[in-house]
Amino acid sequence: MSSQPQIHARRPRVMGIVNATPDSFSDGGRYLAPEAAAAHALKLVGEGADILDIGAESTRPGAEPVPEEVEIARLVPLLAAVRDVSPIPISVDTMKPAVARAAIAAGATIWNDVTALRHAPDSLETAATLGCDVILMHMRGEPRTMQAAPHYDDVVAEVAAFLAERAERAMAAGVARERIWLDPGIGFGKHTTRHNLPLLAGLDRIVALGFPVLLGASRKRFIGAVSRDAGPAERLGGSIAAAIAGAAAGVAAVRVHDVAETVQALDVWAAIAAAREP
Ligand code: HH2
Repeated sequence: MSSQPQIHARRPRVMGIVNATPDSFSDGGRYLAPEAAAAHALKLVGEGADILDIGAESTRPGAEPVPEEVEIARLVPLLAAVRDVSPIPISVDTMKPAVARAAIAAGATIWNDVTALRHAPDSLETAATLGCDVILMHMRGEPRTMQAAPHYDDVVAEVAAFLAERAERAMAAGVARERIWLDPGIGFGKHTTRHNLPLLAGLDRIVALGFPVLLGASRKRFIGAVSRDAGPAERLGGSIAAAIAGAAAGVAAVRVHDVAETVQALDVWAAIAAAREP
């Protein structure tokens, strides 16, 4: 038995991001070749990632859609390269059912869908048939236009209601309850500070829905907006602060670019929390 199970048991799992895209907002183009992406994936495993999230279509604001065949052609060789050496679960970040099917066949076990299974008429049915875990994320609008003029009366209540409704729809379509994760979708159709900050402050209300919650705040724009206009590569401190806020609210996992630093921060946070308990 490990000497420190109690220290690690209470912290969120760390999902390491691998973007096999030419245009992702923080690392676009670096890992487009399967060998480069696979090497990066293995580095993240070595740094302590619990899950890998592999995507081949950028969802940054203004991103252009990628044709299905291109996404599959980018992902399948990469998944094949990672699958055989990765001891941890692999999630595929895609909104297209055909891509999810190809990725699950190639070794992924989690479908991370930023559209919460709304992109295609057969999304819900495909998720039920695949029997994989599904991450349902909140997004208002679609990536090309979502940042135009997002409006909410009560962002936390509206995101929570949307996620609860999507979970119901997924279950009605045959997705098992224990397969469903929820994600508030930081930065997706949300004003930088007016919506993202209240959502981060109200994460406990998303956690209270009773599903595991994934938080993706790593290197996102709100960090620069609240601290010195930091660019994407300079947002590590803010990314860790957001991960800790997620941990305190009880999220199940955080989706991050900087795995080693996040693991260390969460380990220390969890160790301090464990020391406070009787
Ligand atoms: N954020 C991004 C992409 N996918 N999936 C979930 N579930 N939650 C998120 O917050 C989330 C996500 C955007 O970040 P990144 O992958 O770094 O950039 P890009 O979409 O440009 O590839």
